[in-house]
Amino acid sequence: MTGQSRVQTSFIACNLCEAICGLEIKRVNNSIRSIRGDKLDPMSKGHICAKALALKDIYDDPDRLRLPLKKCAEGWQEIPWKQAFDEAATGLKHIQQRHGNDAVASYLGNPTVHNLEAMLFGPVFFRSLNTSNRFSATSVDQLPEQLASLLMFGHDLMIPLPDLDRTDYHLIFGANPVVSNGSLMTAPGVAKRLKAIRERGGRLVVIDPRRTETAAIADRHLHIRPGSDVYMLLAMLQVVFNEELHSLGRVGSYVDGLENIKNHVREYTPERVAALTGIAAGDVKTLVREFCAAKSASCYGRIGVSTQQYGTLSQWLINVFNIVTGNLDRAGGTMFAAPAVDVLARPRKRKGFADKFSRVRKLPDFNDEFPVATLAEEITTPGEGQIRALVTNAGNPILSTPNGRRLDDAFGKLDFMVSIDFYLNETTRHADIILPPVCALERSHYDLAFQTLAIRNGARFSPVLLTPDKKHRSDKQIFLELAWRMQTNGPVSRVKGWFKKNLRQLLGSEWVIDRQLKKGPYYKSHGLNLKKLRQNPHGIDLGALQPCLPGRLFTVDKMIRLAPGEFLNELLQIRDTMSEEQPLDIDGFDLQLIGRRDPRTNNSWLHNSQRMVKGKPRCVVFIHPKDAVRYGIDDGEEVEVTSRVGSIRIVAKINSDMMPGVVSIPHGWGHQIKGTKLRVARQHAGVNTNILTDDDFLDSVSGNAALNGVPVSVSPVAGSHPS
Ligand SMILES: Nc1nc2c(c(=O)[nH]1)N[C@H]1C(S)=C(S)[C@@H](COP(=O)(O)OP(=O)(O)OC[C@H]3O[C@@H](n4cnc5c(=O)[nH]c(N)nc54)[C@H](O)[C@@H]3O)O[C@H]1N2
Ligand SMILES: Nc1nc2c(c(=O)[nH]1)N[C@H]1C(S)=C(S)[C@@H](COP(=O)(O)OP(=O)(O)OC[C@H]3O[C@@H](n4cnc5c(=O)[nH]c(N)nc54)[C@H](O)[C@@H]3O)O[C@H]1N2
Ligand code: SF4
Ligand SMILES: [Mo]
Repeated sequence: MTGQSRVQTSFIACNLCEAICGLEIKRVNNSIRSIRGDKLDPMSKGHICAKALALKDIYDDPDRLRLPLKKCAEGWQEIPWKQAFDEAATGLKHIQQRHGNDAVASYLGNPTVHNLEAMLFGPVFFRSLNTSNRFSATSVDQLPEQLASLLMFGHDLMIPLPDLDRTDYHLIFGANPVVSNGSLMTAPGVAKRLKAIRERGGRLVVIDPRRTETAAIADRHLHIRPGSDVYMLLAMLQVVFNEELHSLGRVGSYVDGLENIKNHVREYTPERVAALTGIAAGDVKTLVREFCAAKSASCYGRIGVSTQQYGTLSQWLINVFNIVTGNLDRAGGTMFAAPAVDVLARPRKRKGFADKFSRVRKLPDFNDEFPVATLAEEITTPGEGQIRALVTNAGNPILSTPNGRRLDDAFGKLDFMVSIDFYLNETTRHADIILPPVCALERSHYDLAFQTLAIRNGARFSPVLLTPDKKHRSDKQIFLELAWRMQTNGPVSRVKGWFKKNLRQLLGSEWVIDRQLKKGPYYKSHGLNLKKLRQNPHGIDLGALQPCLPGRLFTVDKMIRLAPGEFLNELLQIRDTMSEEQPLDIDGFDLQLIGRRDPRTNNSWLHNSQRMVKGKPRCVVFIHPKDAVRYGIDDGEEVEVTSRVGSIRIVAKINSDMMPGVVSIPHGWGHQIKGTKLRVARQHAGVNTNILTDDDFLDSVSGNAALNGVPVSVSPVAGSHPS
């Protein structure tokens, strides 16, 4: 073999999901030969999922954009970078000069947090827009968890993590980690970790309207009516206090509001809520007794409880349940990470919640962002502050946010749009200019977000695997060029800005990470800096999570707030309406729609990789046999699913894992739109379930989208019976 064609082996972390598994990648020059799990990664120990291979497919994908595109009368045209930066900035400035800063909005999609340069340099550009119309995937995702943490522990990123490797009892609400690989808990190889709980004599219980892949490996699964978790949690707390099982453990001396909670839950007996949740009173009592009798126990909830009508109340009560059973901040309970780069150390400037309200629907902001469910009406409702231009980064809100069709129409009405993305898809097709950054294998990475959410402390640096072509641009270059051009001040500050841009360019993300590591908790103890991480390409284990309260609390008086007023008020509201809650039949919509994730796709993308989408179609609606009989639906038949805001046609699969009355459709599909450059994805299009989800159906406290529990009806499409 010549030196030129030698096989080289490199180690990086996969950035596609929160598990951040270590990868061993073999390549010859720029051609990737294999992607395997890195057995020496102390966290993932060789685990990977099928999606890791998509990293190669994205890199090789001829449909992936490498140069900027401009929308012209004749169609899309590749243009030079300088022209693209100039026209993008001029277009945005022009709108702001005529209509004010708020006329330009931004949407940051999920992959933004999986991209170090976007995390570090994106804010430089987005701050330069100086607009209050900021949106992101947070409000179709983890907003409730963050809000609960903010009001209870004083910081939105103080998210309690289940100590999976030591817990004796794990209770899951509305999450399917066996497929999702875990979220708001970085726990690579999570299926193994869950099985290990049972192997060491512990128990795993899942509460979900569908008997999921995770429920299949659990001791127990309970079906719950979508959106009713709040009642279940109230009843669980009622049992804890009624049977005097509470014990605050080591956090007892710095918990505020216990009596308040006791009083508020008193009336929610398991018997009283059983009809609402579908869970028998006896099951609730057994569950609570087992949880309290376990040596240690952890209760965890995710997308199914966050993206629903009572998302914030549910996440709050999950925290309360862990606290009053003595399981917060102790081994085997729920704990906090101590990351090597401490993103919580930055002082918070604002209150963080409801500092301002959106123009049209008066929804509260969270961390300076409004709920994305209000984006469409902010574009289409005339008046001062109306959105006329948009910048998207790494997101496809038309497929990912509620009432996708309305948003699609609204995007069509924008005067100007810029998308930073390497695919021409359903959302970016509305852009006037698309600026594609290099892909994950062409940039270095350190996980700022997910090391903060890891169930074991650790650190890992991923160097650049494949040197990008000189003609291409990184996220850093794109954001800094745009930010500098957005400056409107006089010549002196423009020169200063130019120097700043070039200095940031030169120092880059690696310098920032090195500096932050040196400020972090492991510099003195472990000598942890970037050099050390480079010398340890598989990553460094920094040990199990440690108790850290009350020192780590961010509340002014260093107390945990068990009963924040914002949440109690809402609880009073639902108490008043509870007796009216009926088993569902709202205007003929007598079924409830929930979501489902697919092992080989990632939200709205990876569908352009043949090996991710091949095989039997997975974008189908699951329906319980009883409901199928009720509506005269055969397995494999096309049906029409209708909600208040839209309707779609989709193939039905009869599935007894569903709770009767509940149907499930995965999100992120629906790539049928012409004019997008997604050749593979369009052949395996599927349908967009967010045509059904309702932009008026929100989490009552936070404004997070209620993507689960949506009232729908299902009917057979005449003549589509399978042969
Ligand atoms: N019905 C329903 N809807 C849901 C959900 C649900 O459970 N049910 N889940 C919600 C959740 S949790 C989330 S997080 C959202 C996600 O929804 P979005 O925020 O829309 O995120 P993605 O679909 O992951 O975004 C994919 C886009 O990012 C681009 N991209 C990937 N990497 C990069 C990069 O490094 N830089 C740039 N510039 N672009 C990149 C891809 O090309 C693609 O266009 O969907 C939400 N929508
Ligand atoms: N393969 C793959 N992995 C992914 C993603 C992906 O798209 N594909 N997306 C990533 C992202 S962005 C995220 S945020 C995570 C999410 O990670 P998870 O939260 O684990 O994701 P889901 O599989 O959507 O699990 C949600 C569960 O909630 C249930 N559910 C729905 N409504 C209710 C309800 O009202 N109450 C209860 N108790 N349960 C309910 C659903 O049936 C489902 O099983 O996954 C990440 N990992
Ligand atoms: S589980 Fe997530 S991080 Fe691990 S290989 Fe799969 S996509 Fe990548
Ligand atoms: Mo997400």
